Amino acid sequence: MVGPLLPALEQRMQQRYRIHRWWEAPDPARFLSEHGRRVRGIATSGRFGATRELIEALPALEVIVSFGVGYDPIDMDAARGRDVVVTNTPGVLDDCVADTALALMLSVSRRICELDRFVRAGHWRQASPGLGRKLGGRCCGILGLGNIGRQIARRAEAFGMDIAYHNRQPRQDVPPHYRYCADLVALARESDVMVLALPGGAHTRHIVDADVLEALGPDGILVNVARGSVVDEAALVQALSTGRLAGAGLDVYEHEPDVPPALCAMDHVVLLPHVGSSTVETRQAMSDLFMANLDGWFERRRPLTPVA
Ligand code: 8YV
Repeated sequence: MVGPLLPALEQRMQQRYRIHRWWEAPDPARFLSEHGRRVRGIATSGRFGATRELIEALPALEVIVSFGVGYDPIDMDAARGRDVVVTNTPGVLDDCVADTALALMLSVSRRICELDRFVRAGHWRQASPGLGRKLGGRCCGILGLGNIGRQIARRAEAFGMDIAYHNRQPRQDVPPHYRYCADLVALARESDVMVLALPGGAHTRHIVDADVLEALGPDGILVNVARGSVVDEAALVQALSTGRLAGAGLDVYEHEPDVPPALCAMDHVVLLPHVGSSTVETRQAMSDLFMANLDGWFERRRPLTPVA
């Protein structure tokens, strides 16, 4: 194991496999030179991944089983180069991540967290709480209309929003009234709320930059349930602090668990600690799929959800 997993999942693994908690080894490099030859699998998550250095230090490595749908911190070139199979946990978390996106959209546009602070601070008697913005009738622009993106679209439609999206290609299997925008700036211009639901990694790093935020504009809201790396965080802080963006709802950050102090000081942002899929039900489903992949590989050489 590269980093901690849920204790219950670790217990399940321990019933069938010999587990090494590598990150706790007093000297990780020495651990690899002493035990690396016998390691056949890496258990990791979308948070800790697996580096090229680690993959190459394990000559008997067959499989990398990852908890979470995003696998951007796994060096896929190194894994492919060694014919190491990589699995993730797609499908089972789409609902919860989409719910989180809607929770952030509503929280920012209706100022839920800010007004909660207003009540707790006892301001209600002296001051007016002011107005929020309605979601219905406005446009939800989704960057990355994959499985999670489509669940976000369904929910946003239920709130009366119009849907626009950007993917590399238009999708043929989505309702025809979802408007396709050929580029990111066009999507931002079209959107009142822009939601990020695309994979992280080198190819999407900082694609939401100052120009995209400028196009989203002073009435626009950015919601990120994807990866912090997708957004140029310094540009986001700048846009929010100069009123060029109305607000942001963030579940992910560039350097987790570090959150820019400037964001923490802003009332028009809502900040979550990367909990998009964190419900009892979804964590159970992710754990089951993780185990099905691990056992599927070691029992039958057939993992359930290998990364393509
Ligand atoms: C997990 C996630 O919390 O699935 C993902 O890609 O980001 C989250 O569901 C994470 O992978 C576990 O660390």
